[in-house]
Amino acid sequence: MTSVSARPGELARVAAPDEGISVDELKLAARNHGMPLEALRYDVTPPGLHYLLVHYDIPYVDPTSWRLPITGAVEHPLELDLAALRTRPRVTHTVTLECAGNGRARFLPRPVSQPWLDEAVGTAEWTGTPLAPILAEAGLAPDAVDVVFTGHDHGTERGVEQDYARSLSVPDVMDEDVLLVYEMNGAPLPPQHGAPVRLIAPGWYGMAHVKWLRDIEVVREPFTGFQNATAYRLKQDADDPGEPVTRIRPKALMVPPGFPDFQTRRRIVDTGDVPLFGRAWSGTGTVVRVEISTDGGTSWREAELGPQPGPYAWRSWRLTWQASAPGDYELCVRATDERGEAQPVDQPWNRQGMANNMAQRVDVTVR
Ligand SMILES: Nc1nc2c(c(=O)[nH]1)N[C@H]1C(S)=C(S)[C@@H](COP(=O)(O)O)O[C@H]1N2
Ligand SMILES: [Mo]
Repeated sequence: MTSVSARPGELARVAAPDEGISVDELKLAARNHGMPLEALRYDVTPPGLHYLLVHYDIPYVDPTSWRLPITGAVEHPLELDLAALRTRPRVTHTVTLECAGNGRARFLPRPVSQPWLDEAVGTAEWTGTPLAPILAEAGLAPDAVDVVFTGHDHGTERGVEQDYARSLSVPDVMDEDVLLVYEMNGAPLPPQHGAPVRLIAPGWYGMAHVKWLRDIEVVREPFTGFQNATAYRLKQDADDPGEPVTRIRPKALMVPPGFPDFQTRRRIVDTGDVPLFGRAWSGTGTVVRVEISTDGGTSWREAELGPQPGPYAWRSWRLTWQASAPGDYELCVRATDERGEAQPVDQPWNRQGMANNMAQRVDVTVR
């Protein structure tokens, strides 16, 4: 493990084939925690167990003096405060959020960044007010193209000093389910999840849900900020402009069965019936099939699906595994959504480690 930090401004890097996780990656991993997979048991992820991703620092924002200007290509610029948002129609959506970098550390070679394995996911009840009517009141100019959401957080990323900012296109932002959110699971948004107000764009990978909102600007040209044009792209090499990362690809995860070994997290179960269960989700439609393999992906059995709790929340699945013979096993799970998109077992690689929905693999010893 190298203890020398990369210089700020270094380009996105891919680890050498035998290069372990660096101290720089560990600094990110220690701040940005995943959801322990045993929390897949809950319909709504209990407070504190939801994954967390913060590019820079958690900004301190005073909710009493907080204001949200809506400016740019609008007829009537607006400024809202928290009381104004709270008097508007109140809507709650249960939404599964997943970081676009989830699974990054499973790519070979490994793109160097926040080294997620499988756990950058969580489901929360997000309460706020729909954004579309607010933008309609502001009066979008007929030639408006994108809406840019900027946070109060500031940093540098690959040499570019910036406030965290992401845009959505006008059609995407006018979706009635896009919310300005001030509560998570029935309580005011906690600091780490975007207090006092964040965006929730159901179905999209995490980067679109801008936290600590500072302003909203409507623009007439496609937004070319770092997080849209450079960071969240599916690229094959450094010069490739790549395709934008958008909606969450289908994925299933299981609660690792039995009990773990401390150092390796390998699972230990007894011979007999082993209940396997977990959750599955997709940002492009309902999951219609979940399959399990207990032989490393050679043969598959279909799991039983629980009810779909809403258009944007994960659904449960379960299957009983008859573990008759002692030995070492590799369990896999994969989901297919209503559009017929299935999780790959071997992941096609991309240079920034984005949108990896390769089937989960869990090492188990039956004793
Ligand atoms: N302002 C701001 N918003 C942000 C981020 C950020 O660093 N700054 N991170 C984004 C990313 S990459 C993800 S995955 C989600 C994580 O949301 P959570 O921490 O509430 O789970 O927030 C998004 N919104
Ligand atoms: Mo993310």
